[in-house]
Amino acid sequence: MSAAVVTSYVGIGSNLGDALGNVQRAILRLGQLPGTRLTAQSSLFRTTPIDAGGDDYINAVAQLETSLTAPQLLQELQSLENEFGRERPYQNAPRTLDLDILLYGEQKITSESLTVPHPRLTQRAFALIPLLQIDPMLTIPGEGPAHSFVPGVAGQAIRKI
Ligand code: PH2
Ligand code: MG
Ligand code: MG
Repeated sequence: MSAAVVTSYVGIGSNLGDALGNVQRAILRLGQLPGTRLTAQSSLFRTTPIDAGGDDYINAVAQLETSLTAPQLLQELQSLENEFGRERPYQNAPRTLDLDILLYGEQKITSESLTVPHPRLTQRAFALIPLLQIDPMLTIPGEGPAHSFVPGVAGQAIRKI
């Protein structure tokens, strides 16, 4: 029996070092994860930091088809962050690479290390807008149509590169 394949969306962010290059290289690396295919990617966006300091972010979203479980995917994403030299001196510090599981199939997951859908997804233009670019009809499990949250993030600065 083969493992179930799930469509997952990963949020990608960088605002330290070569942010644009980091995001571009991270997208390529996501497609090389074990049991995983990169099936779509959003445009890259320049965004103003929300609840954080430092330079503007480069943000994007990747759509993956993966046979990794959610905990396995989380572990792979953390390894990739480390590969890109991610340091965590304090909460929301500028970072070379941040990879967040936004959605994992239609699943709702609450564990000590992982909450899916990402708890702030509906409140952050830098995640919501690229996600909608990939799938305008997407539903966020337990929340409703993703597009219904756009008016709530309309004040956040986000520019397609
Ligand atoms: N990530 C955060 C906090 N704030 N702001 C922007 N614009 N983009 C991000 O990726 C981001 C943020 C925590 O992960
Ligand atoms: Mg994040
Ligand atoms: Mg993160």
